[in-house]
Amino acid sequence: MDIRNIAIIAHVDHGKTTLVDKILHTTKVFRENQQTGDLIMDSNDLERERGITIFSKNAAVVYNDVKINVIDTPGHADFGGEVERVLKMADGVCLLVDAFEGPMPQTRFVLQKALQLNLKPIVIINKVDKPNCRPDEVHDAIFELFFNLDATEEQLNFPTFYGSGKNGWFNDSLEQIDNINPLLDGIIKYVPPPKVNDGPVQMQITSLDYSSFLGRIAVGKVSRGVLKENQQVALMQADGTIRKTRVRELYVFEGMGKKKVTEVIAGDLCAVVGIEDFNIGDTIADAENPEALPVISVDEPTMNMLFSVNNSPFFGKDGKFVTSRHLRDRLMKETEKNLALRVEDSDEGDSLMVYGRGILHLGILIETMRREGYELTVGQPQVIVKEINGKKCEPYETLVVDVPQEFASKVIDLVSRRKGEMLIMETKGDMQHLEFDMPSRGLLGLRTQMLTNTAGEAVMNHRFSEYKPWKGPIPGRSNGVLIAKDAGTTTGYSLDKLQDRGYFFVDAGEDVYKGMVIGESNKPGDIVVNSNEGKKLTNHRASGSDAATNIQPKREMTLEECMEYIQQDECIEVTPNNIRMRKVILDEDERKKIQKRMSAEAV
Ligand SMILES: Nc1nc2c(ncn2[C@@H]2O[C@H](COP(=O)(O)OP(=O)(O)OP(=O)(O)O)[C@@H](O)[C@H]2O)c(=O)[nH]1
Ligand SMILES: [Mg+2]
Repeated sequence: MDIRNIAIIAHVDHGKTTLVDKILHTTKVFRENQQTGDLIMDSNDLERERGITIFSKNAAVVYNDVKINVIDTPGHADFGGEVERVLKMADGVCLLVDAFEGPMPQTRFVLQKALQLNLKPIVIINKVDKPNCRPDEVHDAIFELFFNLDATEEQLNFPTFYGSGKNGWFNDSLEQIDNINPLLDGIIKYVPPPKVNDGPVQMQITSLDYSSFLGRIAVGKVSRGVLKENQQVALMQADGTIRKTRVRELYVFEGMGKKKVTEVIAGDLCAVVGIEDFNIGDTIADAENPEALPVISVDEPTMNMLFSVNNSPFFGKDGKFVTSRHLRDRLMKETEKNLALRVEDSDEGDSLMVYGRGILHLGILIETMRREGYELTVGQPQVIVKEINGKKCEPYETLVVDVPQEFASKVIDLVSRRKGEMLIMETKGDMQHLEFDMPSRGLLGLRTQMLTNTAGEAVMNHRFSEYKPWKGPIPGRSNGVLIAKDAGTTTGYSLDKLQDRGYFFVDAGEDVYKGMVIGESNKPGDIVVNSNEGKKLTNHRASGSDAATNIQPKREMTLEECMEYIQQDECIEVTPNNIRMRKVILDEDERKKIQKRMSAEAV
């Protein structure tokens, strides 16, 4: 059967998974009356909840007697390395671009990778149903992007489709139709069939699947020969070792699942069970004449965080797994399938240093663990500093901000204070489009401040660019926090009295402990406050009268917001039911002593 291998790539939220939905429906992957819902490929719980793709996934459909392997990829910058890897399985890409937003930082990154691999690009200008969208301008911007990325003459001649994944149509013009067939025809016409060479079998492992039942499953494209069930093969690793092993089971992709087969012919994508201790980039080759494919690198982590057991006074209240042993085992297990993650024992007992690709990458791991019943404490995320040619270097990112004109100067001011340098300033309709180059450190906690300073209007995106020399100190959080003085239960009476000091992360009636961060102060400098006072002896001191007082509701902070919020002397207590911010040292006097000592040492 004729085959096409395509990856769907785009900036976050530009509509990749929605397009895959439409492809699955058009090619009748489901029974007539089967209930499927939206974003079918986002099958993981967290993906469904957040409406984002975290892991890339394979599907396969048949259209006009051609098998199309479709790879849905994540759009968030933290998972860019994963996209880069799975592109190795594709022969062409569908580059989706939002008809309103136009190309964004991640569009540039994924397109660059696709062009470097010489994959055939098909451009899809999506979401043309949006009011005020500007498909023609966006088309020009995409052409310019191809040009700036040194696309070849042939690549510059990319076919373009327009449409709306949500409304279920794509056409080669802006004329609205009621299906996506022109796009599917285009995929078959423009994407070349896989290039296959003659010779003994070769398959590079580019991705992995995990099943609690079968363990780690190697996924990749057979690029030469035929891979057979029960075949003796050689596993060729990056360090040059060659190990004899056997293919226990073999699967190809079918619909949203996999189909067990006895052989896979070059050109098709497959999943192999039975290969032990493989790494991404290893080649499965002929046992007699093993030849390796060039190794592929897995991206280096850019951020680290200290994970420790929960040592707050509320330890063990709602978690199932709370010991350092639990924590360590769980994290080590994670490294088997989470490729960009690294875990090291730290000098302090009970703690491990966890290295990842960014706030979202680490945040998702923590969120997954708390749902499984783990309790833990995590420290402030730190960017990973490297020495390059004898110079201290840190990661830099490209930051893109789109904001209404009147807020542009505020944004520039805010970013400059955090050591960002403006590269581009353009007017797009009544919006200002700003691009900056800045240290990743400066981005931590920027989002909340950016939204506050622009009345929630700024749209910001960033992605890692490169390591460059250390940019010097960057101011942290500007305001101090309100810290609970004693353990107890907060009262409306106390919170009401404290309202002019700042705002709260807790409501009345919540349990707090000494040293817990319960709010943000209006001013710089931390304040220890008494949040648990009862109204003095009247008969009405119960919660009823508390609730009657006029208190602002607490500010809900997500885990990722907390991660960006805390400073070096703070940490986050994560349990299945709660996320609390706290001082690392809970006792006020103790904190002061240490502060004194540190400032003395700094002199
Ligand atoms: N108006 C409009 N919205 C769309 C269209 N296609 C997708 N969306 C919406 O855009 C949002 C993101 O869609 P997804 O398909 O999840 O985007 P994605 O590119 O897979 O996102 P990530 O996987 O997180 O990078 C969803 O709310 C969709 O309903 C479209 O054609 N028009
Ligand atoms: Mg998606």
